[in-house]
Amino acid sequence: MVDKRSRRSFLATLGSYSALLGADIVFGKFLPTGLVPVALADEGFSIPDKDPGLLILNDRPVNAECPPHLLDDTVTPASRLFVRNNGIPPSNVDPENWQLEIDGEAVATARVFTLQQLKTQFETVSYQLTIECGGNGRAEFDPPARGNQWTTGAVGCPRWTGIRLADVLNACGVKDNAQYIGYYGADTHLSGNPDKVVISRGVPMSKAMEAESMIAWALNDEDLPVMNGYPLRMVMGGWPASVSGKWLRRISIRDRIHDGPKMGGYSYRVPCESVAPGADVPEQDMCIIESMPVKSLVTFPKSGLVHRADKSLALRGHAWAGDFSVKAVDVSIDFGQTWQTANLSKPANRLAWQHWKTQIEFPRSGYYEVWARATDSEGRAQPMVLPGWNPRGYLNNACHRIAVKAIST
Ligand SMILES: Nc1nc2c(c(=O)[nH]1)N[C@H]1C(S)=C(S)[C@@H](COP(=O)(O)O)O[C@H]1N2
Ligand SMILES: [Mo]
Repeated sequence: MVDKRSRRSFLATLGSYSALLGADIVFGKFLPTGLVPVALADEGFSIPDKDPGLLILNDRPVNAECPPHLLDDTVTPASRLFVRNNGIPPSNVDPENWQLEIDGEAVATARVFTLQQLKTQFETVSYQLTIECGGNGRAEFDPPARGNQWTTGAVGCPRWTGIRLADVLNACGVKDNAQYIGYYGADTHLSGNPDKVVISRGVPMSKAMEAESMIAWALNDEDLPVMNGYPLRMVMGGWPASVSGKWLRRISIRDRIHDGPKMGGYSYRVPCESVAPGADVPEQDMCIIESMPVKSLVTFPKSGLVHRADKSLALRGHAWAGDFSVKAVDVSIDFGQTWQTANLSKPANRLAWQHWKTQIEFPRSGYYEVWARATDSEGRAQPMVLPGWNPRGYLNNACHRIAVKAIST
């Protein structure tokens, strides 16, 4: 018997297959789950519940980013939230029997909660929170950095619903020696070894105890998509998304900086002091990434637009700044010689991205680039070109550029 959830995702998949094929799949209800119609199989792989417009960077593990023009919504639709898997997501998740364990050296009383208990014993909260992979923008690094070659689309800002991590930690009791929390998920290591942890990262207690630090089960009022952590995940807005543990099974309250896989070495760490491109950086000179830097996207129009030179063009997008807010967004069409200030909205709540819009006029027909540059509440602006090179290619917050051709008719 298929449960409601997998039935629903099956129907969603069937719907997207039909859309891709441009035709109704007449006997679709008999299509075995997981079998990709051969007409599409030839074109490669597609991700369940995801917009076919996502750019797939890898299919094992699944990694896919969203092109900027598909991130135009103020609240990111589930189908357009990027996917960054380090291992293989759990299959056949049974939400009725899902449990979350809280343990660690610094927990007063280790406890286990069922998903149902989490949903009923704590106050439900919803926040729109920006998550961005620490490696978003890696493709531009020179010398190149290995790993997924993300361009601009490993970011999104959906509305999450769940409970406060702090409430759950407090229900167990946090001892004075608590320093960090670390998560464990139910995904499997690519090697297939069930004892090998895929990734286990975390945040200092100060971030864990913030009002917006969540354990979430819903995204835009629906169950989390399978690829984004169904049935339960952490969401830590503004920090590298690698701290937002998916398929959440266990949280340890640690008496030290969490030391799970991908906390040390060169993972999600950058040189504490800036280094020359290509430098060999000793491990002990690497520091853990915390709040993400200020950044923005132009989500309309799509790069490559052809527009009438005598008509103004409306532009829009989003801007975000880790733990901070965005103070201003400016746009330039003359390669940064002059800037025009865009209209910037307030965030839906702390740690949500902000929307900007403006109109530009073209002095004459020809090729233009539109550049957008955001400045955070501390006065730090996005660099025009690639910022601090680092061995694994994290934190590229250079300005987003799009091409527009203005033509006379
Ligand atoms: N259990 C688990 N949690 C995880 C990961 C993972 O591979 N396994 N990937 C992390 C990384 S590196 C990122 S960028 C985000 C991506 O979240 P998303 O796939 O929902 O966009 O999940 C994080 N949480
Ligand atoms: Mo990531």
